[in-house]
Amino acid sequence: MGILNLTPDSFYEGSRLSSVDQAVDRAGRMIAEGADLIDIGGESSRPGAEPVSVDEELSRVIPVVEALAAATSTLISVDTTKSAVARAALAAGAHIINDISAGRADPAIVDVVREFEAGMVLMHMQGTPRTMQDQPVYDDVVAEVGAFLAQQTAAAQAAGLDRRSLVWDPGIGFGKDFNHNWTLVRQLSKLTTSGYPLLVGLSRKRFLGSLCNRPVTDRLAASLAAAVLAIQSGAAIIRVHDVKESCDAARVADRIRLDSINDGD
Ligand code: PT1
Repeated sequence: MGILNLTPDSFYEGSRLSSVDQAVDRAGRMIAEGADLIDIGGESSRPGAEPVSVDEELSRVIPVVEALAAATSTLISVDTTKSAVARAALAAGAHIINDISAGRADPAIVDVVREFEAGMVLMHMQGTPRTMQDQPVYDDVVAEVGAFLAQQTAAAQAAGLDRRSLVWDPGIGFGKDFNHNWTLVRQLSKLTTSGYPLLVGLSRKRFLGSLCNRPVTDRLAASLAAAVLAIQSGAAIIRVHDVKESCDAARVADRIRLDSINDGD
């Protein structure tokens, strides 16, 4: 999953885009480099980010979804927590709603996803982006993330979503401290037992920078290492800024994982 940021305040400056043409060009390059999915976002969710209005988010996201859907058959997801944005995005040709609140911010979003028979990513977050890093607390971060995702999955299914339309995401960096993030990455395979495909967003995040003592511009190697180990633990989708490098890393991880499944070791 390649990241297409339409936010002037995204955490990695190298991924910020300012016009529809520039965004469609960037998406085209990511698809040529191997992305199976493009994730379009008009509201930053990095730690400390401020919310944006529905109108602002619509004006950032919808023209790009329209142009991209006309130009490619590659799957398009839209990173939003707002049902009005989800509705306009699916009407404009998007296939998946990536909701970092897992349906809590605007519960009507689940009805919109059902109406369009779209896919939905359910992500775990403690708090909201503005305040989530203030003082995250867990007894057992992996168990609590799993229980939350199971609860939101039950709610989505009660609202009529097909189980096959759902993807789980532990929400790395969303209301988690350094140790919480590393524990989740280490124990990711505990979440794959749910049977839902796992999406993981690690790319250039702060916990990698803290470990390696690198600024956001210099976290590619750490991001690739983490992606490979997440795939080895069963992650199905990796959300990344650097598609070419991540695809090579994923091919290596996939090859070893599939060989070992086929050979029974
Ligand atoms: C993610 C994700 C996302 N991450 C999904 N959507 C972001 N499904 C946006 C940091 O600690 O992981 N999964 N949409 C980006 N958010 C963050 C969070 C960026 C934390 C940076 C950090 O550096």
